[in-house]
Formats: sequence, C-alpha cells, structure tokens
Amino acid sequence: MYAQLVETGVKRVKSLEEMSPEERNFQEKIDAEIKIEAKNWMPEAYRQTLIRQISQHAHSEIVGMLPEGNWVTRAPSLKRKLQLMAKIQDEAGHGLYLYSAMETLGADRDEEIAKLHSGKAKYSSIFNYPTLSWADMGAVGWLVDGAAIVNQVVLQRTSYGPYSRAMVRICKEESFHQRQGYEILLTMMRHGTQAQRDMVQDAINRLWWPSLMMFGPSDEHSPNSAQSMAWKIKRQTNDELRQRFIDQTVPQLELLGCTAPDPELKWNAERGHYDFGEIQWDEFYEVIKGNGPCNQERVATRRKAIEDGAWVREAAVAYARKQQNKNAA
Ligand code: FAQ
Repeated sequence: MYAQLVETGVKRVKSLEEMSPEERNFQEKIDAEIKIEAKNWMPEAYRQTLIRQISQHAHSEIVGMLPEGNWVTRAPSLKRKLQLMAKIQDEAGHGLYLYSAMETLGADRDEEIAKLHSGKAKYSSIFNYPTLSWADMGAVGWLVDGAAIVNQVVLQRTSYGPYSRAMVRICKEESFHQRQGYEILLTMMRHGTQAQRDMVQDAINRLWWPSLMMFGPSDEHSPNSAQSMAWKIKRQTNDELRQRFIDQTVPQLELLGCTAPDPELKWNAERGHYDFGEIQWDEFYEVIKGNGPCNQERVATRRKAIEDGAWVREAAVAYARKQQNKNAA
C-alpha cells in the first residue's frame, strides 16, 4: 500500500503508533470532532497545509473577480450590471475573510500575496480561462460558483475553526451567485433569440470541463488528500465532490435544454450516479503550471492593481500617523 502511495506521489499518513504523544492527542481531538483554534497546539505540517489551502483559496476569490469584471461595462441592463457588481464585491469579501483566517495561523498576508504576484502561488485553474460572451456570466455563476459551493459546503465542517466559520458566510453568498448565474442562462434560453441560445450552449461547452477540474486531480493522483482527510481539513475527496457536482448539475442542464460536451455522460442506475468521460488532465496540469490561456494576464492585472493602489495605502498610513501624533500631543 505504502509503495503504491509513493509511486503515485500521494503523501503518506502517519499511523497512531508513529505519532508523538502531542500528535496523538491532536489526532484524538480531530477524531472527536473538536475544532482546532488558532492558539491550540497543532503539528507544523497541519499549519502549513492550511496556510497553503486557505491562501490558494483566498487568491482564487480575488483572481476570480477578473473574468467577471471583464463584463461589468457590457452588462445588458442596469439590473444585470448591479447584480454582477454585487457578486464581484462578494468575492472580494470572501478573499478578505480567507486572508484573515490564514493570518490566524501566523502567515503574513503581504508575503502570500507577493507569491501570487510572482507567479509562485496557485489559485483555482478555472480563472485562467477567458469569458468570451455575456452567457459566460451565467455559466460562471451556475457552474463555477456551483462547483465552489459543493466543495465549500463540506469545508464548513473543516477541522480548523476560523476556516470553517469563514465558510459558513461564504456559502450563503455563493448560493445566491449560483442562482443568479442560472437565472441569466434560463432567461437567455427561454426568452432569447437563437443566437443567444447558441451563446449559452457555447459557454457551457467551454466551461464544463474546466469546472470539473476545479475539484483537483483524481484521488489516486492527489498528493494531499489522504493526510488532509485524516486531519479532517478535507471532509470528502476530490472525486467524491466532483461526482456530487455532476449528479446535481445534470438535471439543471436538462432543464435549460442544453447539453454537456461529453458523449459519455449518462445515468448509471446501478451506481446511482452519472458516468462521465475522461478529464483532460494534461490540460489541467498545464494550467496550474502557469500555461493556461489567461494565466499571465491574470497575474499581471493583479500586480498592476497593487501598484496602482500604492498611493491609497500610503495616504492611509500617513493619515493614521497624523492621527496618532495628534492623539499623542
Ligand atoms: N486549481 O493534492 P491535491 C471560487 C493543486 S473558489 C489549481 O488534490 P488539495 C469562488 C493543489 O493546490 C475556488 N490548483 O490538493 C468564486 C496541489 O498543489 P500544491 C477555489 C489545483 O489542496 C467563484 C496540487 O494541485 N476553491 O471559485 C487545483 O488537497 C466565481 C495537488 O492537488 C478552493 O480553493 C485547481 N483546481 O485539494 C470566485 C477551495 N486542484 O499546493 C469568483 C479550497 C488542485 O500541493 C468567481 N481548496 N490543485 O502545490 C480545496 O478544497 C483544495 O485545495 C482542492 C485541492 C480541492 C482545490
């Protein structure tokens, strides 16, 4: 079993016998569903795993604003523009809760953001695809937020208290995002022209597979899953969550009157799940290595935003200093 895990790059989980007394106590707490809080003792690897996952999650929320930001000025009506702006602002808020949760682990926000800007840090692969038509705003809300919710609903029960509490609020907002996205598509399909219906199908064709990739590599190729499951950072595996997403999304796809770009997608009554085709993992690994269609553009946009905002930060610091001096005088 161990040899098999090493071969596939999956990190090995220590047995109880191999743990130090502190580690064993920690694991017993986890097994008893007691939340770990910032000041509690935790193995260094647990802390580092959380910093890695929460920072990537926060970066995803922030970079995730960009594909949708692309359509704010071209939204088809005032109502749609307001909805889209509200959604994008929610994503910024999610990024901020998550950076705060990450800081409770002793990580430095500026350092982690610098890793994003140097292209070192990962963020969700999905945000490296372009948004080419208004229908993409519907498809991002429905599929991307839909996939994010499936993952995040389970993370509400993650073992680290501050992360789990951030997830509760984030999930409430994501579910509004998913509905507004689906409603955009439903309106285009039911009341739109043939050209608008074609746009919807085209958006689904382009975003379907990248949405399935959001759940990460299949379980046998996921190096972090076994340990993260043992620590209850992750409560379900990448493949379990991907299957749940497909099972709940296909009926919605049918209600829209659209199809998925997967000829192998079909209900399997014996398994009680939809079967689906092979994911193009080569494409996924290229995207997370930085070679997706929009990686460079996304990172450059974030870098520019930080540079352009320098004067605001400097002014805020100068004002705070002035107030401090005034209070001290
Ligand atoms: N993209 O061993 P695993 C959103 C990396 S929020 C890029 O399975 P793990 C809201 C992974 O980091 C979307 N990289 O890793 C929104 C690891 O690399 P490392 C974000 C990926 O951590 C909507 C390596 O591959 N959600 O969308 C991806 O156990 C609309 C091996 O993978 C979260 O971040 C990927 N898709 O499981 C915003 C949720 N998948 O670090 C705006 C929290 C894997 O070892 C608009 N995160 N990798 O070098 C998680 O649940 C987990 O981190 C997984 C990956 C499930 C993503």
